[in-house]
Amino acid sequence: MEQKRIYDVCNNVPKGMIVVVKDWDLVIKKRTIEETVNKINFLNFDPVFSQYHEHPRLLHAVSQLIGENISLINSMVINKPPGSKWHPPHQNFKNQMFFTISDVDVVAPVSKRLSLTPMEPGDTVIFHSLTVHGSWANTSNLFRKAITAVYSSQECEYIDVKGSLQETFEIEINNELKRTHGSDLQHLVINLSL
Ligand SMILES: O=C(O)CCC(=O)C(=O)O
Repeated sequence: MEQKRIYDVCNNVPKGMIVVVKDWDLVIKKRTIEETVNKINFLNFDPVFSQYHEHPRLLHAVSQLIGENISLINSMVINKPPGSKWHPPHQNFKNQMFFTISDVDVVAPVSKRLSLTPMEPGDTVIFHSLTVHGSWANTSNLFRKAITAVYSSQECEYIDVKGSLQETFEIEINNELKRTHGSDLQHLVINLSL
């Protein structure tokens, strides 16, 4: 069902708050829509994708880690066509922003990395958003599609980051959300019930 929705969204059916992110190098090369769409972001309110990120089994697993009062911060499809490059190790911050590590071979040498592959189609991996993570290149001739969802506890509070290092990130994120959705992060978060 999610697969059909991915095709529909790529083909411009009404898509609500969803934002489609394309690889413009591939658009210019006139590749197929399935190859050019890189990310489908802000799935939070989508009735089809919600069946994934609100799935009772998934929420049950998440509740074991952060308690039963769960908020969905963001949900997104990542599409890696055959030949896609690796995504270097990074940490996620709220929403779609991530910050890469410049001296990655020192901080996260390959010998110290934990490989979660091979994951089978349909597998789920759960980790803290500050865990340094990335993905290898897609060297197969198949598409690699994944849905990600970022959850937090409803007990988490927004803190005032003015004057701290986080302030730049807050401004960056809220400017982007105002541009795409006319809203700030707090109004896009959904409180879920188990
Ligand atoms: O694009 C990828 O393969 C990985 C993306 C990722 O790790 C992320 O969005 O946090």
